[in-house]
Amino acid sequence: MHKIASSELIINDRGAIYHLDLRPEELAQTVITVGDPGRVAQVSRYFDKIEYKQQHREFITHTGYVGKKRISVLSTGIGPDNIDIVMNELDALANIDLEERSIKKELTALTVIRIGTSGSLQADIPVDGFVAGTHGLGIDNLLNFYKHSNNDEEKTLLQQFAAHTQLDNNFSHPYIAGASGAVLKHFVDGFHHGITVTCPGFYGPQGRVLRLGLTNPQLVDRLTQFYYGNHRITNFEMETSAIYGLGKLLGHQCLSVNVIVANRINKTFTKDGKAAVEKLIQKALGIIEGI
Ligand code: R1P
Ligand code: URA
Repeated sequence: MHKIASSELIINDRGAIYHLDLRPEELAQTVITVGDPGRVAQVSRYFDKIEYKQQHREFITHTGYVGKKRISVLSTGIGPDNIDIVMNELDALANIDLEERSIKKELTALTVIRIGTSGSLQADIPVDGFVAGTHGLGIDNLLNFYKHSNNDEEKTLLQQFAAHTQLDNNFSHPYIAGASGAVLKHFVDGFHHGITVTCPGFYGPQGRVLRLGLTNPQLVDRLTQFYYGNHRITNFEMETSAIYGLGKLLGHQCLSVNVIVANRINKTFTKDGKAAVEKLIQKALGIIEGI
């Protein structure tokens, strides 16, 4: 039996995994991720019962029940680098025996649903609208550190995307992974569907200019105009592709739903971001309870 070394799989003196500070029994099989640590309590206030509350750095977790459904809600903080930590540690909690330091014989598939905020790249997807990402398309480089593969259609899409957006050569190779169809099918009414692009930053990597010039100033227009068959890019943010990519490699069922807070085409911003997020939380929890 292969034992994973203490430098690779770090367990604290509570018997909990390093960054998330969670023990296996403190995690539910259905996990809601949110970027903002303040959003954890905004979700868990709808729980009928809370069993555990843990916090370490920006990673806050509340585990409890909505009706009979056991759910953990966990903040990831901002960005794909944090998602590397979150997805690997969630998977370790589910699929590695932390005492034996070995991979379990029977693996568990978690359901991971991100409830986030996002920027719209289409004029017809307004602020306060909801988007469920059919695919996560990463320009953030994370998945390139892991062995991964794509089918022929995905490869063609990525080639055309890199050529169209000119996100090649000086940039990393874009990567793509799909949402879980089994989860996505529940998020249809009231949701726009399309490709969610994940960026390694909020300003330059999303085409925002404050004081610095950009190497790809037409990026937003190029993302908006990209089509591959029926697929178009609906929105961008900073976590989805990393969740989909790692989730797929690890065998978990993932979906990312986002409320639009900024429309980059109409140049509008939501008038009440908190209320917009609240509506998405209520809608998503109603669906998740029934899955
Ligand atoms: C940027 O403002 C943050 O908001 C979005 C982006 O993905 C990034 O994390 O998501 P959250 O609202 O979930 O943090
Ligand atoms: N989150 C992002 O990453 N970008 C936006 O424009 C809005 C929210």
